[in-house]
Amino acid sequence: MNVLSKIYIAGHTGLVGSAIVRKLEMRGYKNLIHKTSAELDLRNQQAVNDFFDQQKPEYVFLAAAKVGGILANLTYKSAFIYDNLQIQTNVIYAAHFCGVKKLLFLGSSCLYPRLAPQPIRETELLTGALEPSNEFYAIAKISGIKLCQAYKMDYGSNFITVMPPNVYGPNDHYDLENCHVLPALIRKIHEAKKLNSPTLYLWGSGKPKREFLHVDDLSEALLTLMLQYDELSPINIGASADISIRQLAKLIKEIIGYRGQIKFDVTKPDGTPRKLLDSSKAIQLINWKPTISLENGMRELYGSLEEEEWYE
Ligand code: GFB
Repeated sequence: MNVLSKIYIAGHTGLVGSAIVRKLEMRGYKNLIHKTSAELDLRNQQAVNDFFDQQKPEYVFLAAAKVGGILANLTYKSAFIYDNLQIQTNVIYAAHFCGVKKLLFLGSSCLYPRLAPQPIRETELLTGALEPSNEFYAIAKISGIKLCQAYKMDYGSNFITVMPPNVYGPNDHYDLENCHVLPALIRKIHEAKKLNSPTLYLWGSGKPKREFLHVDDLSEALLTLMLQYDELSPINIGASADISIRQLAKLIKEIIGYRGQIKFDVTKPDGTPRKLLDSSKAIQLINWKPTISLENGMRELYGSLEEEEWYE
């Protein structure tokens, strides 16, 4: 891949896709193509085939997916399995028949078994039962990984797969019913401060631990993997550190300057207790390491949210 290669970024308006576009543009890549979901519904196989036929991309970053936090995963099971199966199957198949030179597909740390030994190595995939709260999403995404591997094994297609942890940064969603925990906590704590609320309740026990990676660190790794990684196995790209939801809330409380008390509503689900990735393979193979600390990343993110409709 070079700066003149024709590169399709599927999901370019999302958290990860937009970070990939920023990174590629910063590095001088000039021939990027993307479509909004209104312009191209990736669940429509014929539309996707036609798009690949016309555009003939050489490289594909497949960052389009139906994603959401624990409640969204529990509420919209059919959409999480159907949309993701359709999107990834259509794009991976079209990439295969159009002879795309390389495709990168994104999985997630929640694809590993709920009780996998920590930190989780790539070899743990499909060794145990999944976390029930995101089983439908995980099964769809595991199928995507297997489809990439199948094309690689049958035809030698250079389709690689990557496992990130919980990712945060610009262009995230703040819809409290559907979003991930980090943006949810930023919004909830910001609003509690505005209202001078003496107490704020967050979901679950606060005990589960999560690994948060800034999306700009992830996109740096994804570009390097596109240039250097060709193996059949997925590769973990994580921050190599995790933090409890209670600690995360404390950190965000300090950043925002909220003085009330944070309590936990144990009637709400916790999800998996822990899903810390072992990223030693990435560190060894591509010499990648994250550069943005969680505190700095969140401070910068919080400072950039004035435009959000809930901020005022
Ligand atoms: O980001 P999140 O929703 O999903 O985080 P997962 C859930 C954890 O944060 C649970 C707690 O322990 C929740 O109880 N939590 C506390 C909250 N307050 C809130 C809140 O206001 N909103 C949310 N959302 N959580 C997701 C998967 O799992 O991880 C996705 O469901 C994806 O499919 C993503 O894989 C990376 O981290 O549990």
